[in-house]
Amino acid sequence: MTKLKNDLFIKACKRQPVERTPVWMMRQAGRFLPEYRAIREKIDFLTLCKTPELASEVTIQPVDIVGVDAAIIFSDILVIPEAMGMNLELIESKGPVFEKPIRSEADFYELNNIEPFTDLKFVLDAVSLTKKELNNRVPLIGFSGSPWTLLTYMVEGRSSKNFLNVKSMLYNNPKLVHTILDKLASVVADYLSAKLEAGADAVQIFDTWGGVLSQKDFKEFSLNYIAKIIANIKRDDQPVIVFAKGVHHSLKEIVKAGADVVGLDWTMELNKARSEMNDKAAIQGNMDPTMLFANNKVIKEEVKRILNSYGNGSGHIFNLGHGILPTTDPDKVKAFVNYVKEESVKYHFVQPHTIR
Ligand code: 1CP
Repeated sequence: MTKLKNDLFIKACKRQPVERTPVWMMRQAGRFLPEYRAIREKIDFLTLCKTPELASEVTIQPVDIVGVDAAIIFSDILVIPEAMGMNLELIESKGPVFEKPIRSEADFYELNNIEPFTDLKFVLDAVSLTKKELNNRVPLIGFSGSPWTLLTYMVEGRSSKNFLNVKSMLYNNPKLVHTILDKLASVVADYLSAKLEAGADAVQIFDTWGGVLSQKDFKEFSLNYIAKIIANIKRDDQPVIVFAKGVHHSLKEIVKAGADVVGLDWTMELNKARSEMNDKAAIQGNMDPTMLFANNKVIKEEVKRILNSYGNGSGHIFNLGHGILPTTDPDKVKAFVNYVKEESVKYHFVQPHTIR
């Protein structure tokens, strides 16, 4: 593999010394940039996901425009159920909607078996094209939803407030839920392995809805399958990031599941998380995305507070505590990224001449 020109993100994932803290934002590809919306005016969401040239363009936009230290491939977690045969539509006012959600064993057995290099080839083509276009300027992150988070959309059919359908299935028919989650874990492991083979430098597993489960159920129905995925990903030494929202109770268990990096939402203090995890994994996070609606002085103070909370040394990747919100002002984002770059230097002890 050719060497990355900016490898701060990868080094921080591995807790190796860096000259400053790297920064990127979840959901940075798409959403907040007018340059993305200009493309979306002409093309629907799924077609954009399935057109590698455009997906690649959208992936690189935040690298060029706001100067983040990593790119995340433009796609969506829901391309997996879509490839398994579930008809997906993106409705402006509702978000993603599956026409026929999974509500029974029979519905599940109607799903197709998939193979990433054939059924999700468009994502892998987007990854290899983006690697080429990036020309090693910054690393490229591949991602997937966790089995549990994918299941919530597959059973609910859309975003949900109380997860009534999927939780009813979990409480009434845990065996079926385990069967589906196990299948999804195999699919996700193959998919993430394929993304690494196509050139991704790291992968992130999004467990957006892990926090709607009790601590016990999180372990049984979400984390166990994340652990299975991590154990089955074919990789050299590319880092695996696990972002599970609302699961303060299980940080050590996430490390035990094999995460190299644990993503944190904004409701937890980095110093507490760091000492709990005993420096056994890197930490990614965790500014409240809504903080980007404050004035620049407030944003800068919050950046300083978070850097100070993590403290000295490598192992911190600055990020938001969840995805950037669509109405965020790009100028605020640029200011935020620069504050992290400037303010983090004093927490690191690598001589400036080693900066490439
Ligand atoms: O253009 C548009 O209006 C479509 C909106 C959109 C976009 C830009 C959707 C539909 N997905 C995406 C891209 C996307 N989704 C990325 C791109 C790479 C990046 O910039 O990070 C990623 C990583 C995702 C992941 C994703 N999709 C998650 C996990 C992360 C998270 O934010 O929690 C989830 C839960 C989804 C489902 C989904 N897809 C789209 C929407 C609006 C949603 C959320 C639905 C909900 O609120 O429940």
